[in-house]
Amino acid sequence: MVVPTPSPTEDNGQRIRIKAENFAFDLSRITVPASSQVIIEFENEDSAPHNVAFYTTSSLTETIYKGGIITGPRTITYTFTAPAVPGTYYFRCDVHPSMNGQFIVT
Ligand SMILES: [Cu+2]
Repeated sequence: MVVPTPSPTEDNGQRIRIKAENFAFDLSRITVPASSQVIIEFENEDSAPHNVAFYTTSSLTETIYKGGIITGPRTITYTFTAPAVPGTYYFRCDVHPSMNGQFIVT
């Protein structure tokens, strides 16, 4: 008997679209399940450099994932694994720390 196993495709991932425009993100909160594969489609509409970087706290205690900086208009896809421990973490643009939000792992 063949037992179907779930294939670890992108379909099982958490696909999030986030945009930077006029030096602001269009999301203030990104929520994903613990340990899930996170796929961030980051769209930078500004002709300025931005990224999305994920940290455990706003003091940048520990880096969860640091997305590459791109100058827009351009889109980039980041892929990483969400923390195993649920909680409220932090994301920001490293170039412009005033662009930030909550990274919530459930
Ligand atoms: Cu920025």
